[in-house]
Amino acid sequence: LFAAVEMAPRDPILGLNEQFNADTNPAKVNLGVGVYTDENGKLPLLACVKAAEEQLLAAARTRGYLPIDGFAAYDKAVQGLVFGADSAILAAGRVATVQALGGTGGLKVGADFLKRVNPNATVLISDPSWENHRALFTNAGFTVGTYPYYDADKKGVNFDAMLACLNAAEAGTIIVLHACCHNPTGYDITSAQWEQVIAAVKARGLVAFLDMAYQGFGDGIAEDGAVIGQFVAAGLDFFVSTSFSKSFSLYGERVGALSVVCESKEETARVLSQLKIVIRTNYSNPPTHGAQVVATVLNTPALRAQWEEELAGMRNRIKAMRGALVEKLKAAGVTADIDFITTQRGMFSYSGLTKPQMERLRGEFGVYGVDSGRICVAALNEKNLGYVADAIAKVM
Ligand code: PLP
Ligand code: TYF
Repeated sequence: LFAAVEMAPRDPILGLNEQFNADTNPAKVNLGVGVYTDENGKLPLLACVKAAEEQLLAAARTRGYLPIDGFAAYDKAVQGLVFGADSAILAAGRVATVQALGGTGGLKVGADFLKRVNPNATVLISDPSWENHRALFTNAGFTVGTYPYYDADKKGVNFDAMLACLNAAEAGTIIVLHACCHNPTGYDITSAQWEQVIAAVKARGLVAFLDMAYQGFGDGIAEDGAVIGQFVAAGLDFFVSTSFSKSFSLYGERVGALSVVCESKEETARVLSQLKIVIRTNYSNPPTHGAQVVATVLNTPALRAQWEEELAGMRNRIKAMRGALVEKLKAAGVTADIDFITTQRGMFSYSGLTKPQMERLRGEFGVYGVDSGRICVAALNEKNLGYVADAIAKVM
């Protein structure tokens, strides 16, 4: 049965972890996978999460099945976060939200649902994008292409080319957009540019699928979520996937969601019923723990305030590391323009380093980044910064 099964390629990012773990270099630094580590290089357990877990443990919850679409208090809290608690479309019952297995799960439930309602559509992802976007939509049965995004010369977004591509796309084309903190480049578009994207989506009859894996890592919860409000204001139907992996440091709990904005309450009920079929035929219903923790934090004012503070702490530390990296690189003798590192947002920096340079960083210095030149600045700290900057300066 398995004699002809071929060896599948490793995930280019998660595969790096295995290589990193096997590296015996004591100075090694993992800037590959997108994981936030604190000033001591440790994965944080947020105090708000610990407090919520203590409450949940004390309540000695039983573990029945959750509804197919997840824990209701969680879904509602997600809606408040994504659309704003006082959003008119929430009051009108126009959003179907389901709990999902991380942001990836939200994308997958959305992709499978789209394959039912829009089977012949092409999917366009940004060039470059999180590679799993391509794999996931391909596996859901779609042909996946790209729209221009990164401009290497400009060190930013080639917005004119992006917009021209959207304006030439066929009706029904599914456009996967990074709501904030673009992975891998770190370059986002401005709200005025979002308006132009929205106009193109509307004029061409495209289907927007916003991937929001980093809400709160750019400028703040509301600031990063503002783009959602722009889509709502335009009167569009669209998809939003949410991830709490990073913003709650709950990577392994697989907490995320999918929200689908519909035209009416009645349509929302029909869409929700189909999302539930996708879920039921995949994994029946989602797990309890992560969603209970997130719902407890979001629905308890004191814990929510604590979370926002902790999230701001992560966001500000990353920003500080960007500035410090630029300083250290300059101190290490780099004369090329590297100030773009501080204008990028979120966990990543597209450094502009080439594959051979990234390989040298790994082989000679034990500094692990992705071959594309992406480094996770959220894994920098005062202790590894100097070493990393010296290594980068040497390969430049
Ligand atoms: N989308 C993007 C752009 C990401 O960078 C990630 C990273 O993990 C995800 C989705 C998936 O999130 P999760 O780990 O919650 O599945
Ligand atoms: O881009 C990253 O590093 C994160 C983590 O298949 C990740 O989004 C990477 C690859 C993957 C799943 C998650």
